Amino acid sequence: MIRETLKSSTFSDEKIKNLIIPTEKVAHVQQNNSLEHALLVLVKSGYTAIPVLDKESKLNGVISKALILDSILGLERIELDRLHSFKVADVMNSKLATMKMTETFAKALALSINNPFICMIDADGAFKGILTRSSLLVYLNQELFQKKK
Ligand code: 2BA
Repeated sequence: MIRETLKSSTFSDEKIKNLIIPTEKVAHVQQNNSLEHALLVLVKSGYTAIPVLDKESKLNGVISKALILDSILGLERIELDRLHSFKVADVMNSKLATMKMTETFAKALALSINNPFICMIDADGAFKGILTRSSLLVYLNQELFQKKK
């Protein structure tokens, strides 16, 4: 029974909709921000990787501390000046896990195996927030082991 519910529930369903961290609570940067700005946001927020959005809140990619550090490594030293001269668009990864709100919990769980977070989009491709691996696990734990049957 639980298996069937998890398999068919979509993120439009009230029950699991609130697992999504909404856009306004997601730390993010824009493509034309400098790498220095992105590094500040990453360090201050404490996250390893965050989404890159445009001004219309459409998803462009993901930027991480590792991508930034890799981009400033010279042959023999760290080239700090690249933090000013490079933009987020120059080093971001445009491959990222996305899902529509009409897709299922089962798909999110499968995607979360290789992705710490999944970006949720609506039918028009507008960013709606993120679904983290931990929120999926919390929900699963509750449904499987903490609910009175
Ligand atoms: P990471 O930054 O690598 O974080 C891994 C896990 O460490 C998080 O798992 C969370 O359990 C914990 N953690 C890290 N920074 C935290 C903080 N500032 N406050 C509280 N807990 C923190 P998840 O919660 O499953 O998040 C998975 C990934 O989703 C994170 O990986 C990060 O890349 C992204 N993320 C989560 N919340 C975000 C937000 N509000 N804005 C932007 N990105 C977020």
